[in-house]
Amino acid sequence: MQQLTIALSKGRIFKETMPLLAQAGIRPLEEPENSRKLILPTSREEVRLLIVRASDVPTYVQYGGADLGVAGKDVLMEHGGEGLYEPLDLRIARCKLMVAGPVEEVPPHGRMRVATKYVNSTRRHFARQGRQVEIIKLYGSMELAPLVGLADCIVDVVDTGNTLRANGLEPKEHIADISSRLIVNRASMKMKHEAVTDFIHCLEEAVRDHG
Ligand code: PRT
Ligand code: MG
Repeated sequence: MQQLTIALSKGRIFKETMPLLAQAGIRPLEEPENSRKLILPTSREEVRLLIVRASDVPTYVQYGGADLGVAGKDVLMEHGGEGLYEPLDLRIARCKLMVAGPVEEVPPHGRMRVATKYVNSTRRHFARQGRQVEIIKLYGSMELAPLVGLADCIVDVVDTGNTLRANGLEPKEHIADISSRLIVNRASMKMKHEAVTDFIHCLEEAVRDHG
């Protein structure tokens, strides 16, 4: 039987992907939160899960470290999608990529400073509007940057908006609706065609059933 390796991150993507995988008969034999293992065997002998950082999922799949993966559209937009198929919107871990800034503050007239981990998406967004911005790359806690004068605004994903509100920020511009996608290595799609397409069809059905 053809081996399938699926890369995904722990946290919200893992939690929301498990019910979909369960419908394909795939259950991890250990929980990533209770295990230090980075390769988790599953109830289907030929299927294993790789636990990697959310932003590393496309890289593992691109280079064939995994046949398949689950990644947020925010992460895929940043990665660029090279070497990947994106056959299915799993409709999980939904949020919005937004520009946010201090409540009731209008952006400065000069070159705006934008703090973000989404450097490519941010550059594209402001370029489309013909606006020159200075991008400051951060790896997390972007909400802090405007509070200490590091930046005028941020670009980050927003779900409830509670984190923005708690830090005196508000959404200013919508960039993209985000959900997690199934991604597939291009070579695996050819070499393991039957196993991969069976798996995609199982997940398609699971997504439909989960509404
Ligand atoms: O944590 P790590 O650095 O490893 O990576 P990560 O933070 O990208 O991973 P993770 O698991 O937090 O997010 C994985 C994916 O979930 C993201 O790539 C998004 O596609 C999706 N997602 C959905 C979110 C959120 N909702 C979300 N709310 N990712 C992050 N957040 C953050 C948000 O930036 C804010 O700081 O959660 C915080 C709370 O959000 P509010 O608006 O509900 O307060
Ligand atoms: Mg996180």
